[in-house]
Amino acid sequence: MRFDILTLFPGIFEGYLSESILSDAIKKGALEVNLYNMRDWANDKHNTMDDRPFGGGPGMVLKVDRVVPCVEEVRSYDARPGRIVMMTPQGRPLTQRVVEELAREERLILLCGRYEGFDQRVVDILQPDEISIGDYVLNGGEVAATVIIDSVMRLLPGVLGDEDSATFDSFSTGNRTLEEDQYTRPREYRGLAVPEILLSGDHGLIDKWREANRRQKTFFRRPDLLFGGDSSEDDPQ
Ligand code: 6GU
Repeated sequence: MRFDILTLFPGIFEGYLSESILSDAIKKGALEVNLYNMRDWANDKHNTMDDRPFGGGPGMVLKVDRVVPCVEEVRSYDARPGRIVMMTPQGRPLTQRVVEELAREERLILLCGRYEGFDQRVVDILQPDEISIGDYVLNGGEVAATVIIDSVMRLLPGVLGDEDSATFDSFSTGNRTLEEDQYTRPREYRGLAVPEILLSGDHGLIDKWREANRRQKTFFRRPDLLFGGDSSEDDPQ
């Protein structure tokens, strides 16, 4: 899968891209990530990318005549058109269902905004898939784009060591419970003992304990997952 990240702050991604499973996956060829600085598409002597909003108000707006040519040129770098994803708090909420949908694409072009956002005509022309990672305010779309890359890449074949390990995650399709509590050695620490059943070697009992633990935890922490109705409501289209 090919990711193209369009941002005014490519440096934000460099540490993330060079670490751990992501850099391993890139080395293995499971994915390719390209970073583009949108400012390279500013063609005036001050490299202007944003301007004051018509009608007044705070903040600055990213200019349509910079962003659209940038996206169109980057799109032309590969025969696969891919899907344009705009990171915006006005977007549809990211859920595991949306992550699974994005993971089926051959290519994602991730548009990261800063300031007050993009001129509306960027949306009108490019018709991106507008996605928000939650109801809180970020300074820009860069952190949200890393969330997309991180959650999507782990579903790609050959990325995780154990092919099955993403299938059973909390929130993967059909799974509507949190994960059970986990323990490893030592058996006792500061007077806190590991639940006896987990040491019993009886896998029937252990499975029952885990299931009960998941249900209880989900009931108290995230009752919306158990009683929130059809999981398709996660993802209003
Ligand atoms: Cl995707 N972008 C920005 N700027 N803020 C956000 C967001 C995205 N998702 C939640 N808050």
